[in-house]
Amino acid sequence: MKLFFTAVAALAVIPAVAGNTVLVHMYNFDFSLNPSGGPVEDAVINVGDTVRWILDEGMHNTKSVAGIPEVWESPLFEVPGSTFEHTFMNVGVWWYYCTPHGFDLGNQTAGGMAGTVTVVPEPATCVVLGAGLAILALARRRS
Ligand SMILES: [Cu+2]
Repeated sequence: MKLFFTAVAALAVIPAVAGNTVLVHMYNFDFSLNPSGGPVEDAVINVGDTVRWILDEGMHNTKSVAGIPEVWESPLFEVPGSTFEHTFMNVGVWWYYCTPHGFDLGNQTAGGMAGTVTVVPEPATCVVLGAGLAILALARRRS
């Protein structure tokens, strides 16, 4: 029984979701982790992290494709430095696009001015959760 409470305690200390923020630039008809002129790269984040899009130049926005669990749509930005945020709670590869310069392909991907956010499980949470469940299983077998 003592072990059972240990297991419950282990489950109780699961850390809150990470809550990091990744900056994605909007410029020159593309989305990129790099500021203007840098190579185009897509964001890879943990569950609970936030993507903050920032307009470097031009007139752009960010909108999720239809039919995915993550749903967002920013205003069309014209003022450099304008930002929009979305926090991701679902694991997967989520496509988005700029309404004037990209398009929803209708199959949960996008073309033209488009990008992806890849959301992976929070590693720390997985380890702690796994350890907690293992202890719980052990405790049940012994009681
Ligand atoms: Cu655009």
